[in-house]
Amino acid sequence: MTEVTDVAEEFGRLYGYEPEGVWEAPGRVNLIGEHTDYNDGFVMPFALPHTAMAAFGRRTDSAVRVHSADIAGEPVVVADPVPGTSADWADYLVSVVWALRDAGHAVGGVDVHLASTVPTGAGLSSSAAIEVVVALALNDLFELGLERQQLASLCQRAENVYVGAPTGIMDQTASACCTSGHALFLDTRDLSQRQVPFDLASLGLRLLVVDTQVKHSHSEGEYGKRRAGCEAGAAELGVTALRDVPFASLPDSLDRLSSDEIRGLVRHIVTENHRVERVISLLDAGDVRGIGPVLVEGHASLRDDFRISCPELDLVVDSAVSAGALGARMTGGGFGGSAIVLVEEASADQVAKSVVEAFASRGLTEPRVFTAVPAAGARRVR
Ligand code: GAF
Repeated sequence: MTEVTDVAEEFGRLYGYEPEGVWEAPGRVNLIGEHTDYNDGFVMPFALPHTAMAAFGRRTDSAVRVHSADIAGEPVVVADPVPGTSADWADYLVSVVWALRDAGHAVGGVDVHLASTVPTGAGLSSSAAIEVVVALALNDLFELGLERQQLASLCQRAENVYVGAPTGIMDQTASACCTSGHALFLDTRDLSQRQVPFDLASLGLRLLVVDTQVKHSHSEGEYGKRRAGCEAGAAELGVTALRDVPFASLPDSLDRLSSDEIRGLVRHIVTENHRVERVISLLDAGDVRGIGPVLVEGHASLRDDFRISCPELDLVVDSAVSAGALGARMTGGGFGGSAIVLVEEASADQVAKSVVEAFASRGLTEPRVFTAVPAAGARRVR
């Protein structure tokens, strides 16, 4: 856990003055609804206790100085953040300054020191956590008066335009809007939200996150190819987005598509939106154990139709289910990263052990396993 005082003190050491405040924003796991967010569909993430924490101080000019506890060396100075002036890791911070200014908000220069506990490249939204902590801090410091969903949308624009990753709205919204003890049901078309109680401990259940340690990145081509393929599918079917393809007419819609590749993408999105609706109904009915098989179906769809799993993610799901888990699936963008595993509390340790042993017996890097408890969204901590 990162201590607020450590982050504030390090800021003072770096910049020679006290920060005006410290904020933090969480990473997330997604319970169900994968790659639906750029198809106007449904998602259901919840926030992790892991956060990006950052201390801020306003400057008298318009420059941005950023420093990360994970990167050795002096702060990076960006005199005038505009897309195309890449400073690598610092892009996730300065892009948000750009997005706010580009939207007409009066945001001056800032000094920032960041310390994040969200694992990077693990499919747990480490980048969105950084974007959202910057947006929330600037909103407070410069008294912009923006709502959390507006901040999330500006962060998505920062990531799309400045960082160059064509991601949807789920991760930033999760980081900005999740609440402790709940999963967030989000309709990514109209951005309406519902906080759905998700307290597993009281039911004798646990949700494990298994980080395969296979690193992924969304700026690389495969994510964009899936997105373009979904858009091509929607165009072939004459709909605004794949959200508009009714589940009941899926077989007929699939017959009208031009290739097996697009058929797979469309089948995943349409069935995945349906799975989110099934999970919501099960949770509303109090049948949390009933979501297990839906998670497993979701994984098969991501593996076979959307083709974004990898052998390590499949191994987590197969070994966890064989060891008695109620359900499991990859979570996040895919091509590596993490899986989630729903287990009875009493068998959680045994299931985790079985997964770790399955990796060891194949000579794979040991996965990192932890329990995820739905945590709070972004907040000011000092
Ligand atoms: C990544 C993206 F950033 C999200 O917008 C979403 O598309 C997700 O992959 C897949 O559901 O996390």
